[in-house]
Amino acid sequence: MKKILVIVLVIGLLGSYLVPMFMKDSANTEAPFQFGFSDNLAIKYGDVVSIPVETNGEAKNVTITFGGKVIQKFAQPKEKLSILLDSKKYQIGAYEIEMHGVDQQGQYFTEIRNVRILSDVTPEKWKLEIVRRLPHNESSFTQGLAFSGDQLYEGTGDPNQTGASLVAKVNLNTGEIGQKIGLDATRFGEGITILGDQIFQLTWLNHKCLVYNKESLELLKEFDYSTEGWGICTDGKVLFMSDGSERIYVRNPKNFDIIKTIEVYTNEFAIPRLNELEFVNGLIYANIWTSNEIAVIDPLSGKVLALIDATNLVNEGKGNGEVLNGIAYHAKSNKMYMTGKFWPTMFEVKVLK
Ligand SMILES: [Ca+2]
Repeated sequence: MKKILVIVLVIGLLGSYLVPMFMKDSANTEAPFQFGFSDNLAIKYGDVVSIPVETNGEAKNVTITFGGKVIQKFAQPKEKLSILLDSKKYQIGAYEIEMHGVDQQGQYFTEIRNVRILSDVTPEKWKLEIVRRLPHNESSFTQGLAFSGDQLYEGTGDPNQTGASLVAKVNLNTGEIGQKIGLDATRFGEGITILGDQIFQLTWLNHKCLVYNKESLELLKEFDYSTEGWGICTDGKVLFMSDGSERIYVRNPKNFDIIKTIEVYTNEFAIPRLNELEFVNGLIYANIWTSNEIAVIDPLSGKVLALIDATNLVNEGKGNGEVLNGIAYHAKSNKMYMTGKFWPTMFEVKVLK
């Protein structure tokens, strides 16, 4: 009986402390302003959206930023406000919208939400017709394919950590590996592209882009970058690089500096895991890792214009290999070639739009 009494007393004492504490807390944390939408926001490129803001009349000097830039300021905001956001002023992609300000007592408040600007384009559905079947070296863990003139080059990775990463000249018709340069086992080769007389090869986790002379395959220099390295291609002027996310970095080939970053979106969602890339007639073709699809991307906006279903290639060409990966465009003949990691077959394909 005594025990129960003690417990009741303890609970009572705790309760008398806790209840006022909670009440005080909740009164103090009631923000003087908040965004009038419940969760994160997705809008479509082209839309002009009115974003509601609610205040309790206690807020002062409220600043609203979008993507780090101030878009509106209020000195004494009234109860209900709205901010006009013109999506056409921005690239598609993910942004933070932030609200900063103080209450009447000078206490600082902030609120941050995520806003995504989706593409306004519904991707077309394209397919592939198999024109020709060619042999491909089954021991090549294909990470990059690129032509320089008529010469096909392939860059490979090293999933078994045996030092198998290389850059090689490959005979398109026989699949035979010719002149090559290997990477040591600490480096995992990824995408390749050729610009001028240089081959650029990414590494997966080594943060290095290796640059070779395309004739001699002599290593000329190395560039650093902070992200993972996945795929790379060129329009003949700049480099486009993927890192496993939905982002593509536009880089200066002279120093590897980032010129700009695009984010790859459909009208519904971001497309992450962008892998090997190829620049074809003004558009970027990107393998999407672990899928049978290839995204066709506008390099200026990041909008996905089409999704190519390559399931027919996977079904026929994969053998005991892994995922579809590797696209090379032969500009002179307007022919496109595709293969996969450890695949026995390379396909010449025609895109059916
Ligand atoms: Ca390529």
